[in-house]
Amino acid sequence: MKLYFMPTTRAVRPRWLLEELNISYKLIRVAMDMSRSKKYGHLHPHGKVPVLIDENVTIFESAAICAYLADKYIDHGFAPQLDAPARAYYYQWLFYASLTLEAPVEQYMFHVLPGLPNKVLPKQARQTVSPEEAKQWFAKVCEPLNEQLTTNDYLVEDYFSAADIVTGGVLLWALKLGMLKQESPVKSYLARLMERPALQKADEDVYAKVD
Ligand SMILES: N[C@@H](CCC(=O)N[C@@H](CS)C(=O)NCC(=O)O)C(=O)O
Repeated sequence: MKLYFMPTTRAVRPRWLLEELNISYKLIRVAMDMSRSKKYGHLHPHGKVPVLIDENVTIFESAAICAYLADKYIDHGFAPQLDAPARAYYYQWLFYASLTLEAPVEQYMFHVLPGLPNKVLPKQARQTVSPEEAKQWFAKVCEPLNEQLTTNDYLVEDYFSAADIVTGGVLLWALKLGMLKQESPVKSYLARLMERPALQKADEDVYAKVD
């Protein structure tokens, strides 16, 4: 198994899960010039990370890779069984993290790091909201998580799953950008996740700030 990786990116998420699974894998560090090469373009249509190669499977999209790995090694307990009712909530939080929670964080990032190359996101698609609006939007999409995490330690039932990895990955990004300043159930949850040795190994800069 091979994971194409850049530090402090969404590629931390599948690496974190690989570390939790405690299986052997090869980490391939992708430099910016490599990601732009024609050869790498065959692995990822937009030259991005992460990409996972597992025998005859080549898959991109961080949340999809996490879901794939959690199911492949379902007996390790990072996803509910296919016929369990909890599977519905597992999907809910996996998709919520990728589609709903991440959007304001990405918008905010373009204010904090305005010099990012055009390839990351074309300039016309950036900064449609002000930093304050992005923070308010983020606070709003954190509300259902705060509600869930007031009475639960994790998102799905009461055990750690790949949904916590994808959600934790987005929250970690928000924290590093300075978006998670106020105490909240979400912030305490992230602090608990950051104590996990697998995350500390996957993100060597887990406690570093972006700004
Ligand atoms: N939705 C994709 C986003 C992938 C993505 O944007 N990756 C960024 C890092 S977070 C990247 O590879 N940036 C380097 C580049 O664009 O050259 C995922 O979750 O995998």
